Amino acid sequence: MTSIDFNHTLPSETVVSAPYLTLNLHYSPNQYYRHGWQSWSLAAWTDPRIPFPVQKPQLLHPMQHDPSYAFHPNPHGSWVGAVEIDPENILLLGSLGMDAHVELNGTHLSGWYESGIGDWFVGYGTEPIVFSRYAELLGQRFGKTQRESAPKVWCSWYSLYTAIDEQVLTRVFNNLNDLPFDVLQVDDGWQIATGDWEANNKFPSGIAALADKIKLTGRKAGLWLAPFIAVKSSNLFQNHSEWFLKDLNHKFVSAGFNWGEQLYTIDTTHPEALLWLSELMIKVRQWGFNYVKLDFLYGAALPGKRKIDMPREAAYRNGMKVIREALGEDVFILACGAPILPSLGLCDALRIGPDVADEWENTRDAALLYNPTIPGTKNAIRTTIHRLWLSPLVHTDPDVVYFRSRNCKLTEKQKILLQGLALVCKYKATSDLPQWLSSDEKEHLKSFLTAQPKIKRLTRYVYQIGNHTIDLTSAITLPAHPKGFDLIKSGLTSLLGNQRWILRIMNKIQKKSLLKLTKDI
Ligand code: 9PG
Repeated sequence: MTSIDFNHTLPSETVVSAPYLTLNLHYSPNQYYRHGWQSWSLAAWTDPRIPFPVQKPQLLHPMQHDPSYAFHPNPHGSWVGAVEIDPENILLLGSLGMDAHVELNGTHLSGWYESGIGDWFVGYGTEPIVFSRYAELLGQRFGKTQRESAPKVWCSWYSLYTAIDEQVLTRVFNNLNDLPFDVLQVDDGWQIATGDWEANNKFPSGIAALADKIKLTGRKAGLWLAPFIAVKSSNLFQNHSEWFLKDLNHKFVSAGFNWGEQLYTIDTTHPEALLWLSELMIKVRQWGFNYVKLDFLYGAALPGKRKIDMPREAAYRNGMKVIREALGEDVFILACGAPILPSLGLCDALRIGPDVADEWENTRDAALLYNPTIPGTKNAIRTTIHRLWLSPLVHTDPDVVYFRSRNCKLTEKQKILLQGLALVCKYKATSDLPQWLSSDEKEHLKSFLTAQPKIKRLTRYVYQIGNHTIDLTSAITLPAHPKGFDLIKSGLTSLLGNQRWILRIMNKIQKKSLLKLTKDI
């Protein structure tokens, strides 16, 4: 174990090689930068003296943060952690390798590598400078995207969800003609099943025909896939269960629960699974898609026993390299639900926060389940703003913004915050249906898509965007811990949220209510 006493005579940065490194602070800091494992996991400055409840329900842990550390007793983070030293300066401990974790234990900021030795960056100074140095070193080790800018994307998810079909999308795409989008991206709902990546019967002309239609309008065709995971009922899992990740007790590793089903993940060290993955990506490319949103990627980095023994995040990179090679450099890759550091250099854009939603915050999820990773605009802004330091390495996707008032509970002010954040990220996307926009809203969307304002960081949460400033502080607070009767409700909600049969029923109800959405499109 290597330990360093922190004092102001230390150089402002240093790189140390150690399996376990401790920085002794001599006092308990009151702000700790907690960095979650994957896109949806929480990243935020938090008060380490306030206990952080285990997020609920437990059944969803594998899809929301590093499940190995879900019950970690101390404030924890993946790869990087930092503390405020004084109002001006921070001390950052960040790994320059994979499989690394950081915790704050009283007066000790410590980091360790799960699979042995690795390098650490220790930086002291102002927050923007220290994080940008860390990013620079990460870029040297892992590489960065070669693309200058991110395309402007229309994505089907946050309006139609899984209720997409050939006719509805064709009508929407026609209506989008006068809007300057670069990519029209088909999200979840086109496939037979998660794992069975062929068009379902809602797309009778096939998915390649849709890509052609999009490309005829001069735009890039985008497609959503979750290539590392599969639902239990999929043909992929049923026919090739030997490709799927198991634990030390030979049981399949849970990759979470979604679409009313148990999720499993492929072992990206298995040669046959890798061949399948490569063929799948070649097929997507041949269909004509040149923008892919690859989702639920965390699966390949979950703990388990792999065919070829290697650290879990190295296995993930192995899978991502196969994907990149099969797609080629000219396909734009957006990584989503993706472990952050292991994705660097292997994707063009990275979702850096949880999903937005047509509401600011859901009381059940935020307060009762204490779950900052669940879809919600406040959750999305909070984590995204704390990961902007990644932007020199990868295009940072804050998720879509809303202009519509129809089917949207966000206030004008909340929509403006989200739009401002997208301008800061230089990643512009929406799912608004032109049919749902008033003429003012459509004009507003048009000017957002064409705007290229000068961006300046004023403080951690305040940005100048052209002639305006936005203050994102209202999205930063975490919900209060449930007390009294809410505590009982919280326990009950969590108990119900852990029941697969309840989640199945909820999924059916959601699907039914979605059908109404497309009636008048
Ligand atoms: C499609 C969606 C959209 C979205 C992605 C991802 O249960 N969960 O924790 C959970 C989190 C995110 C999520 C789905 C489930 O959304 O981020 O943009 O593509 O998948 O299914």
